[in-house]
Amino acid sequence: GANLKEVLAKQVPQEREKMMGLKCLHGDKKLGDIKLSNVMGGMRGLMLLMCDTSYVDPNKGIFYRGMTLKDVVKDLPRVQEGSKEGTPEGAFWLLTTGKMPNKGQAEGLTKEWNKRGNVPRYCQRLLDSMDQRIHPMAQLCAASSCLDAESKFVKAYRKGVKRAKYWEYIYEDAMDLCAMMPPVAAIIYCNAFKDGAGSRELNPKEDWSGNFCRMCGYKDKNFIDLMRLYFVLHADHESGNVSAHATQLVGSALSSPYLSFSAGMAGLAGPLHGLANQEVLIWLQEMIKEIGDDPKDDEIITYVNETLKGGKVVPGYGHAVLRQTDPRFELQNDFAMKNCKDDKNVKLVTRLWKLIPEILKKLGKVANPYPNVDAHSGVLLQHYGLKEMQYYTVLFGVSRVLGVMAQTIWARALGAPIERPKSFTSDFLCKFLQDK
Ligand code: CMX
Repeated sequence: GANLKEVLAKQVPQEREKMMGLKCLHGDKKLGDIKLSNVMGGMRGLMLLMCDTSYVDPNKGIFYRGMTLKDVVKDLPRVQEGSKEGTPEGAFWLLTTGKMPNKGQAEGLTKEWNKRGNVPRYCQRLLDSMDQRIHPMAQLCAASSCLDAESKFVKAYRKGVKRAKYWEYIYEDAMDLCAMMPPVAAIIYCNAFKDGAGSRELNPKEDWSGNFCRMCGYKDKNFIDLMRLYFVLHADHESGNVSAHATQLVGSALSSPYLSFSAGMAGLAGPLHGLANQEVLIWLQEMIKEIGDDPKDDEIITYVNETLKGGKVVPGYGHAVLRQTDPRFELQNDFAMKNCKDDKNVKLVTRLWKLIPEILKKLGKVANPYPNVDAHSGVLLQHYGLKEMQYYTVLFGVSRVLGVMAQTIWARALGAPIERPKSFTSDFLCKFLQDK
């Protein structure tokens, strides 16, 4: 079938049965031990969550439904005439159903999102009233939480819909939210940087990324391809990262997908998470100001060491789970090598990739000295003229809606309960552990 909801409706009963079986057969088995250092260390390394959309291998990076990103990028259907990159619509289909869509299925999603994507007037007015001091990410949070007024789930819940049917309404909200994300983000962009100019109408002939770029005032076909790739790469990264987990946590209270996405975006806005793409560019520009755009290796090394001495992290490097160069970094680098390898900033990023890991290794404490997804995106955006770095994390958010909404649909379809870990006072723990 060409309709995503029908495909999912067939899968839901099977997956529910699988979960029931898993719980009945293995519910009492142990997954590991919890040490105090895990509890005090941000819960790193504990097998605590279940998520089928994607999986991060420490060395190979992210897998979408068992496929490496390299294969995903290669196999996604191309839907727009002449485009070289697969669409995020296709990635959403893959993340939700577990199967790579055919061209017709991916195109069907584009059509459906173009129908669902009109941003209500009250949300536009809210965005238009924003003071320019409000960071674009804070604006994105405000817009997505106000859209809660659209929630079909909230209305159905009030009418007492049965639990087994929750997911059908959550699906509707998730689809509407994904559809509205490019126009919402474009309005934030145009208000902040173009004095509010720019179209707010979706063109049914364009795909999700094409519409977004046009609404922001970008027409270059290569740039639209870059955004397709960017949106595919940033969509999903398991469910334990801050933005995905915040979305799941809030969703587990049965708050609407709009509110839970807003919570996820509040997390993405942090400098240790999604804001790192903005931080990378600020750091890079400060470095260029100090040592020029064609520095010697020694000068770079000294500059990086100064950053570290100042008690700061090197943005774009390190990861909580990954232990190798992030394939999302490599795929962006592949794009750069094909499209803009002579760009000065691109060259610099490639040189840093060789130098920074060696410096971080010497610190002896950095678990992963290699670049992550955020180390590259900024210079590519700069190359195509999207220079407003305060906006970069919004692009990450536009992409991330795909992964976290795929996760949310499945969490409700499988009846994931409200999350409520138990906390203990430090005094209780001191006593408890002394007696051990
Ligand atoms: N520069 C300097 N020091 C770093 C570092 C970096 N890039 N990455 C890790 N470290 C340090 C940590 O600060 C920590 O030091 P302390 O013990 O003194 O506090 C030590 O190395 C051990 O940390 P870790 O186990 O390697 O890393 P964590 O899992 O705690 O944190 C992350 C992971 C991403 C927050 C961290 O590597 C970091 O701050 N990186 C820079 C910011 C960044 O690029 N974030 C984007 C990540 C991708 C994303 O989510 O978007």
